[in-house]
Amino acid sequence: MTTKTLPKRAILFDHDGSADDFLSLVLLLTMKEINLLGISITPADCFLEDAISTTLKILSIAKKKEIEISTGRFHGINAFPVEWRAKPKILNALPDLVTIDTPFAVDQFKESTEMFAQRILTSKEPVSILMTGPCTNLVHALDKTPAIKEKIEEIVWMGGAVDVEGNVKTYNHAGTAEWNVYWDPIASNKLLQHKLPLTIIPLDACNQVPVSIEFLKQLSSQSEYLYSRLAGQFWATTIDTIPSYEYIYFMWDVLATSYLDIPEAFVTEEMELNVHPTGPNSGNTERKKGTDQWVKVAKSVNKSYFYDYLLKQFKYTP
Ligand code: AGV
Ligand code: CA
Repeated sequence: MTTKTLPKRAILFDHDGSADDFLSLVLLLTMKEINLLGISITPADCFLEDAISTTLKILSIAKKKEIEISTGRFHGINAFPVEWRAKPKILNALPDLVTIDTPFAVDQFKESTEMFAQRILTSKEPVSILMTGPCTNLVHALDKTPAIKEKIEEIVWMGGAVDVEGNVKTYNHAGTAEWNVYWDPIASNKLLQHKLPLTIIPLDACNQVPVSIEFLKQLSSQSEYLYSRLAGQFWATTIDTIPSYEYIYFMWDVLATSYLDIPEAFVTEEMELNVHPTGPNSGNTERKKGTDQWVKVAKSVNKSYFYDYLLKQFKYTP
């Protein structure tokens, strides 16, 4: 008798190079049921070159250098503060990464919307998309190649602030938006109009999981594992979060990534949402009846279940 194994879930990952974006990549690479088809880097909460380096170094450690990387060439309307964008430079200098040589030329990588279209159209299985930065590449890919729409199984996006305050604190803004949505509010607005199967992990849930010294101590107690050590080092760089806008760094992207593996840890609600495209509330993800733009929204998470899961996964040895 032959046993047939189910195909792994095909995933495209679009990240924007902050510390938790990279830990999301590490976490993805520990998941048994996932086939990572490609990685897109959006130059939003990072400088592209730094983020390419870190991504290559992580793939090298994971022995997954064959995974394709593409680069986003679009820039959002509302740029991230440069202090945040420069912060991940430290990551490439950390002891476990600094000696990993990964030379590259920026123009060797495909442009992200092209990679999205190609990977989705040639995939035998439907593809799910995990985004831990803005959604600009996906929205432009949908514009250019509408045929990909039918093959998208689910989109999981760290983005939004529905029933809680946003984390954008800047001029001409009411503080109602989350940064990934606000970077390109026009694209974010369009994404919802596509009415695709979309799950968002907004600040409503992320606010429950700050990077805490308690958790870093737990990680440190298992630092014989490379991924635990990396996670501890990466998160340690976030403890001095630049106070011009907010004081706490949360596990935003890592929480969204974990949804792929432990959806049972989340309380979700289906709701009709709209994204404000312009004005002082631009990027606000607001409840709006009658839009028919149904989104699955993570409202809360079982925090200890999530932390235990992370501690287990970061024992993975590549
Ligand atoms: O709004 C959360 C998103 C996540 O994708 N990012 C960081 C995460 O990668 C923007 C952000 C909000 N506050 C920040 C951010 C901070 N204090 N430092 C860096 N980025
Ligand atoms: Ca991010």
